[in-house]
Amino acid sequence: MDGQQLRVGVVGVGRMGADHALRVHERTSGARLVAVADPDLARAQRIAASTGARACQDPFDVVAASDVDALVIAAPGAAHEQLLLAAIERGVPVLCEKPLAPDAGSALRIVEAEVARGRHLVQVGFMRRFDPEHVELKRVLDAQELGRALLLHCQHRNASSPPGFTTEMLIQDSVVHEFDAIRWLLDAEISAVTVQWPRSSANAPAHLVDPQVVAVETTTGVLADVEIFVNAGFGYQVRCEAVGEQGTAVIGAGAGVVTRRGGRRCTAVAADFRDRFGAAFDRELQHWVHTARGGPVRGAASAWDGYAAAAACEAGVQAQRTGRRSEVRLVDRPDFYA
Ligand code: ISE
Repeated sequence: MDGQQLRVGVVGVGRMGADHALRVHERTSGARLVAVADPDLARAQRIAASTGARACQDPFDVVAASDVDALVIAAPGAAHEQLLLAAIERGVPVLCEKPLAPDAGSALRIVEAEVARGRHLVQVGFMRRFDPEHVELKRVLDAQELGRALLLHCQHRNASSPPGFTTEMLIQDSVVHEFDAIRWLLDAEISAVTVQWPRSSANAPAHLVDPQVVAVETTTGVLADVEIFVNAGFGYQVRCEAVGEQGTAVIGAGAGVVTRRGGRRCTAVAADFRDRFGAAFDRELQHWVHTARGGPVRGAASAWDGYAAAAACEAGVQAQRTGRRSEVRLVDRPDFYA
């Protein structure tokens, strides 16, 4: 560390990585951005020019740099395993964007490497855990204010899907957030997943099955359903309703400022996830900086959580392919993550 400043390197400066790099530079206390890497060097140089960090093309140059105390990994999921294994070997704390890894096998190798190293180094970027509404819903559920939880109804809607988005990615890239949120909110593992869909929206690209409905079973007997609709058109919405024995609680209803004008009552709809979860991303990164500097971990997703979500995604993709219920099989959770 440079005085009290954590020197941060960001690997991958596409949409999310660039956002995180600017977040470290502009509004995270106790941290300083020192290096950014991207295979597209010009992209890295643009971020470097506006932040004073240095630009690299090879991500491993940043992972190995002696002036980098901690890493944000926002490269595509398929690159995560090798980057994380190198960071864990060096003993460097990492905030890794979701998914931890594209499949349960590689996620498990990351878990095993962290356990062998004997230090909690990996935080996974499941930002809902830092969203005030989600945190309040978790408090309500933990305190059993609704009595025992029975059901969660989740909706996750994007305005439109980016180019290259596939039917599997509705699970791996989008519902992965709900898999983590369901586990975290209910304090239970996911035991099985079933996927169904109605006719596809005419607004979805022809190759895409959109929307889809994902039924989730958990080890405590609570059921959840997730509507994922990535070409919903109107904007971005993440909603979750918990049903308990004595009441219900809903988040993501989009209260905000209400305008009444011309015979209409209106509230704004978020444009995308950076808009809706901007404050949660800020809190997530600030929390990570505190823990990387030795502070306590509170509620952040661990490598184990990343592995459990990856295993649920694998079951989800299998359920899409077979049209059947698919069980999630996890290894025993190491005491390290208790
Ligand atoms: C994207 O990768 C995200 O992580 C967003 O939070 C999610 O809403 C979107 O569907 C994903 O593609």
